[in-house]
Amino acid sequence: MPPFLTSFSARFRKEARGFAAVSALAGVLAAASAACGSSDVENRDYGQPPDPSTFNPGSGSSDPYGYGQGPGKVECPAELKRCEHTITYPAGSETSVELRGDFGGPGTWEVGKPMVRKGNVWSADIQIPLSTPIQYKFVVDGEWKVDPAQPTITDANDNTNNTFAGKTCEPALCEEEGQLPPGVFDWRDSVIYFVFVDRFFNGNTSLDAACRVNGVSGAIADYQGGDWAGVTQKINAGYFNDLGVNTLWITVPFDNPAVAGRGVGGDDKRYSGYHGYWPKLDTPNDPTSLSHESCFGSFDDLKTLVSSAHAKGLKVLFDYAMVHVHSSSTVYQQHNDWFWPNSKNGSPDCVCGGQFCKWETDAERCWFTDYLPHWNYTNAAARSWSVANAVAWITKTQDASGIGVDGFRADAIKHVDISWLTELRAKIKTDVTAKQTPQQRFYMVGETYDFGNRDLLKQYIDPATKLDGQFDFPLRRHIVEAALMRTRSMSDLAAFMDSNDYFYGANAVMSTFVGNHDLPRAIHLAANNRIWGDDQGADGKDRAWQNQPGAVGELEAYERLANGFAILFTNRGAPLVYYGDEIGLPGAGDPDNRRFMQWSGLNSNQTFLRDRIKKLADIRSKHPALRRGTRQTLSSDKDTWTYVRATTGDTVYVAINRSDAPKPVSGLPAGPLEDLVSAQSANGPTVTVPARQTRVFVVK
Ligand SMILES: [Ca+2]
Ligand SMILES: [Ca+2]
Repeated sequence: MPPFLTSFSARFRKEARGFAAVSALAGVLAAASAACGSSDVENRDYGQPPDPSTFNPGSGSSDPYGYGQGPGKVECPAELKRCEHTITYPAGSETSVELRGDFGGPGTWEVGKPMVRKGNVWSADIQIPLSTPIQYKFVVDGEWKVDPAQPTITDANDNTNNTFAGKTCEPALCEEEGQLPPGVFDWRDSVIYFVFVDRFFNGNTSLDAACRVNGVSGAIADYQGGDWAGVTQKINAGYFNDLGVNTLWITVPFDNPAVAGRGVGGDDKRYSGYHGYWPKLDTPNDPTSLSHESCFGSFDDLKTLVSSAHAKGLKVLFDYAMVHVHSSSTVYQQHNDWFWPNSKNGSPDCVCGGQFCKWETDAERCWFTDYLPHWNYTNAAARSWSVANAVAWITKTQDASGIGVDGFRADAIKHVDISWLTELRAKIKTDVTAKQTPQQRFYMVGETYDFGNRDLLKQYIDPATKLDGQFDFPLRRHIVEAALMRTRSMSDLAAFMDSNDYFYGANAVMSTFVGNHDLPRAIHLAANNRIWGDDQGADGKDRAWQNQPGAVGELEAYERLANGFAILFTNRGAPLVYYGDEIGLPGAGDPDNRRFMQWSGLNSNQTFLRDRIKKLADIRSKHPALRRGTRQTLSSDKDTWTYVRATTGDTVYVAINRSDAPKPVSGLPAGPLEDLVSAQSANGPTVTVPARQTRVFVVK
């Protein structure tokens, strides 16, 4: 590497990691985001499309994020600020000294930092949290020692440690490398794949015939035969490892009744419970007695899925539906008082979006439809039953090593009283994680279906007491508008991201996505000629039951969707792949967006997209900067966005071109670069990115 590159890199790292001041831009964005909200958004996870006349996912056109604001600066959150600090130990006849302590989190009590002998002292340079006291101790030739010449303190376990009162520095470093103890999974490393069990793979055809439901409006609304044995087969065949994902979100495992139910709002189609969102909970006297969906297999099949996933290094999230039960539930029938009545102020109707109850103002009590009683968790007995049930799904799926399901996707979280969530988090700590060695983080990611109101999403996030994160619907909207639909500029996306990186807190792990089971398939939004309008959430429903779209023919659409995935895979959060999106599976609104997975006959467009996702996942897995680093926008314009991600020892540059023509991007380091996507070389600081491509550079 030529010397000028070294100096650029050093200077850049200082700028990238020394976020000392909040930029004026960030302040503007924070104010703008507070003003921007679309609370008139219903949740749609009940298996049917919403009523288009009342449904409003946000138009996506009202945000005042400006064009051409230039490279953004992202403020370093206080809890990530670090100062350089040196600790010494008097040298004697010993041959090794290791520094341990809480300076890097709990992990550095277990694996510390080797000290280097410099004359008459052993020395270690570390980074410590800004203005925070630390405790530390020395392992001297294998024995724990304190330095009596330095201040000491007695901890809660009566151990004597050295202590340091804390340090300030200006500008502070910004560090995301917080160290977990060995063997503890860092959820910032998670890449999630959403397995829609009924629509994924049929591993046990003997269950199928008995699971067909009479009276549904068509096969797409009925059980189609996918099951837990099928998921396990794909786990064992290495499908997920090969794709590069490491976490599976599987649909709700609760038993659902074998009945047909009318859709919501104006939808008169009849659906089955293939999606799992109609819990039939039928053990009112014993919340730890679990009733699973027999159409997906036996409870042992579910346990085998979990243990097989763990054996392959995969985490498992259950979709957890706790807003309502189906009216056939014996829990409901025996405990009416545990549920809000379908009535309000004397009127006999409190269905959401109806005459008397509104999605917005009655979110925590209105019924999604007249056969889905809404839990009332302000009732302590109801809450206690539900929380005990949730904990039992974790403990009863434990594998031989004592680890059960690794997390929950909390369905429609804005519709439950917050006490349910805080009580569940506390109970998981005492009843699950406290019994593990080492203790794992139980990941809870929430669904708040809102494309605009980030403050609403944030209310439920606090890794200590609530969710670890939520699905980032507002980010999804911006990625789709800029990279797929191309209705807004990449500069808009860059500005949004500059305001979004730490919006939910430095310790939040949001799940970032472009597709899910409530939205028309993303490939259509990336097509040369879009078949529906600009409304990401609602458009496409008109073709859910007739005139369903076929596969998108042109490679360009797959390239644009790959760009969308490239944004997910090179940014903070846990990227989500909705099953089938890795091959550009077509589909209009719900339920057409839940077609059975295609396992054979892939064309070259589909294999291109799948291979690109594999490549991006591989690059992400090899570069901690992409999973944990800080980010700074280097340049952006209508069609391009360039940014850098950096963490200790790893710096990666990302350049995205959404245009149908090659475009130059600027702001990269001068000199030779290597693109990890194409394995080709380039020369900074200005590089031409081919049409509809992403380049992920490291300095050569
Ligand atoms: Ca089956
Ligand atoms: Ca059932």
